[in-house]
Amino acid sequence: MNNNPVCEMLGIKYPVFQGGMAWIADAKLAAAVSEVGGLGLIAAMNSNGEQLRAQIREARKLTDKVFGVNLMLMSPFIEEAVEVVCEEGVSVVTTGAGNPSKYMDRLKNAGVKVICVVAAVTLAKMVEEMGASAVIAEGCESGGHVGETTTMALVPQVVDAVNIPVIAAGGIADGRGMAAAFMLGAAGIQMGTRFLTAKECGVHDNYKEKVLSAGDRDTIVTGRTLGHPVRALKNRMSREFAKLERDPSVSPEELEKLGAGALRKAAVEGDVRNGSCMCGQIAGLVHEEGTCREIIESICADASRLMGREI
Ligand code: TUI
Repeated sequence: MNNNPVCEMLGIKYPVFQGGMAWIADAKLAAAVSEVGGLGLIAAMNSNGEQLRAQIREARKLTDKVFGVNLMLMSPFIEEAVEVVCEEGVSVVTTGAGNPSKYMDRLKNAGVKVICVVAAVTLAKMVEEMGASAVIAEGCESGGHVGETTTMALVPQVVDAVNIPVIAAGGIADGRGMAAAFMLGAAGIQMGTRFLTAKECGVHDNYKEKVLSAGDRDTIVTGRTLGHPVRALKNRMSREFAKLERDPSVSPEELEKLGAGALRKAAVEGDVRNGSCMCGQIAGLVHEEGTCREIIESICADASRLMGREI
């Protein structure tokens, strides 16, 4: 908080971002995180333009603090989401799951700060060149769409490659993880799995309970053969997907069909057997629900104590 570049740039109290979890990160969760002083993010992935506009306006009713929108670049609604973000005067977006170059100028010209999730050094350098305000270096411990490199290896390499602030993500859920990220040169952290279990998170209870009872080896990555690897809890769905992926008689189209709608099925409908419960490897460390305030304040206090200075 003392001269932290991420806090200063965004006008927030704690350098803690909430992951832009599709079907999960709504106005209520984003506002709760921002209200405490972190950066809450509304996931644009699953909303068309008008639904996103309604979410942004709802978050504004719930908090007067800064919040942002996560633009998932593979979303079918990406064009309308970019338009709405610019029209509504959202101050910050995070981008993920791809290369944001096509949208960079439009967002920047509308005064939006763009913070890009990167899974490799090359893209980090490219987005810095294009005017990104910061990057989120996300290691493959994280949930959902993942790259190939771990947080421990990725963060310091990205830190050395760019001159903009680096936020670390993937495998962080407590003060030890936050302090470790700072030791690697990060100026902030992003957490998805930890906020998935927040009291203010509206994900289906079945999903939340599965995350809270997960152990260290309970996630699996599927979808590598399709070019978009995804980490989720092991269940009937992900085991079946992994099996079919190894079967040469199953076409990529059939696999895509099996995956479509799976996250919604788990997160919204609560079908945690046939749906996809995306979450990170750190789920094994997360055993209790807590409010966003309890989560953010305890993690920052623990990290500060471990580091021997204020975050
Ligand atoms: O985007 C994420 N995580 C996500 S998105 C998502 S929604 C979904 N739903 C169904 C199937 C698949 C996904 C669930 N989780 N995280 C950010 C992230 N971005 N992680 C890794 C990357 C990334 C990877 C490659 C960013 C850029 C990149 O560059 C590729 C390129 O084209 O240069």
